[in-house]
Amino acid sequence: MGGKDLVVVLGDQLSHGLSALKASSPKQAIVVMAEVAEEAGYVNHHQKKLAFVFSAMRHFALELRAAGWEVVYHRLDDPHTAPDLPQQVRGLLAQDGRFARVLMTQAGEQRLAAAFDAAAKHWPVPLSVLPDKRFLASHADFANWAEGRKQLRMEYFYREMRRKTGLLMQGDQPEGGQWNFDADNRKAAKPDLFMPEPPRTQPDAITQEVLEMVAQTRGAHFGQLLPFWFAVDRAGALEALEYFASEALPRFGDYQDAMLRGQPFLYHSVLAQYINIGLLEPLEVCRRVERAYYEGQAPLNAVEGFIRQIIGWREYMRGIYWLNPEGYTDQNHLGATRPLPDFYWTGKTDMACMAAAIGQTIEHAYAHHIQRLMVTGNFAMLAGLDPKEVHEWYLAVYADAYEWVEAPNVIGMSQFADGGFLGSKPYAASGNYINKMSDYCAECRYSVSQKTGDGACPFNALYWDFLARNEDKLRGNPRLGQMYATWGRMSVEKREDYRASAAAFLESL
Ligand code: FAD
Ligand code: DLZ
Ligand code: SF4
Repeated sequence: MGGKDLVVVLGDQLSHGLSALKASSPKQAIVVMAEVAEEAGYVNHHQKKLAFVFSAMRHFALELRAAGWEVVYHRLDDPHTAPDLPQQVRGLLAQDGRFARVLMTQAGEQRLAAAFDAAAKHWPVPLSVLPDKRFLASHADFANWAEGRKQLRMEYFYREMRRKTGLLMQGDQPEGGQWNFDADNRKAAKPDLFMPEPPRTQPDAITQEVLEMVAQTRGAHFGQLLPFWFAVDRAGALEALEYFASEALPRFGDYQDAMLRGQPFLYHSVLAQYINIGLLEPLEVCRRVERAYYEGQAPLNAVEGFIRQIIGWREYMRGIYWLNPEGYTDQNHLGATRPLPDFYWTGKTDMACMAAAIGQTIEHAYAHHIQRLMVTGNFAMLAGLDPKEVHEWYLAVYADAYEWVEAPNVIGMSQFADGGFLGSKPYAASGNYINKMSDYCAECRYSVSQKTGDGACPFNALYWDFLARNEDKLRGNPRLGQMYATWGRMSVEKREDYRASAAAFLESL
């Protein structure tokens, strides 16, 4: 075939080993990258996320050029840039008749993958969409694994991935004789622990320029743009990985579920944004962490727990998303319709746990898993917030948020809006759980030990109200049997008190 390849590289495909780049060569191809209004605006992206993506794109384009590729790069503030990516490609094809085909690695989000498929029908040359090899399980692998299973459970999928990668395996047996060491991983943190902080990268001239552009053109978006400290290239992301492996990983397992005031990161890696955008490969991250175990730098419960998050949860979430190519985010099993309260955007609430999780989200575009699941997510489900609005919030506010990973976590794991397709029970908890795992309650206007009434922790009454409200859908769930039995044993007055207290709180939202 004569003619050149037009290779499209998306903003979360910043990997030199990308399948679309591998399928061509600098001699054969022109690469196109574009900062476009559609991608910048399909949700109210955090300003830090925008700056991170654009700066990383610009750095990656320079690296590609240094490696010999010709790159056509369109900036957001260039009036000639098309409003969306397929139109940008169409414009190039119209301008330059040398292209014989367009090559791209499949977009992570179905929205964009579908937009390319639809647009390509009108292009003069064919579009070849290649699988994203940065994941361990292809769509077909996951569909084969899921086929015929009555229930999908991450734990079994994870074991397959351990066998496939050989990570923490001794022959066909798991290292340490167990697949999962979570029983060792639920310690509450104490404020006097030494806390590592992820390394802070000083913005270079490219990042400075992007920061100015975002401030000028997207300054009304959610979140604080400055200080900006994310790494924006592979070298910086590798430094962050090294820092995590040596400083935080040893305690990652023990304190994975803990939450502390003024400690947004604890022992978490803060690597998801780098992995999701392509600056780090998931398998290289796992191999580095595995090495820390074999070199005696980190215990098995930490290393196994971390590797499970990546080759287990991360891959599982993507598999679930692509197993449901239509309407995954429209699901609303519990029929929740309450609008998202404004404090999700401002952080202004008297609930200290919510103010902390949202406040650090505004500042850093980051909250760790338990804050997302058991604070903001738990509250949203208990209060009956519309899962679509909740989904759009999560997709906007985190630097690591892409729909393929965010939607299953939100719609499935956190809101139970998929009716249990992804997980076996709703992650619902009263204030007691938050109090056990954090130091938030000590400083809260509400009293966690008070069950009902004005000064009571809202999570307490909302918890029982949630179970009562959704009894028809949830009572049959074996994992909730005990809670419904407790509810059934309460006096009518007590139950009414809980429900009235929840109603008064919800009314005040
Ligand atoms: P660590 O705690 O250090 O974990 C290590 C790595 O494991 C992460 O970097 C990530 O790559 C992976 N990981 C951990 N948990 C999950 C999970 N449940 N699903 C997928 N990967 C996981 N993760 C995203 O990458 N993008 C999202 O948009 C996103 N939205 C979420 C929304 C909700 C409601 C919940 C409950 C979880 C969400 N997660 C999401 C998963 C998880 O919270 C983040 O991956 C994690 O907090 C990122 O911080 P970290 O890099 O410090 O992770
Ligand atoms: C997240 C994002 C943003 C904010 N902007 C762009 C962009 O201007 N150009 C681009 O190619 N990609 C961007 N991205 C990443 C895409 O949204 C991402 O590729 C899709 O969501 C598919 O996962
Ligand atoms: Fe959150 Fe309730 Fe504790 Fe306040 S008392 S921090 S609202 S769990």
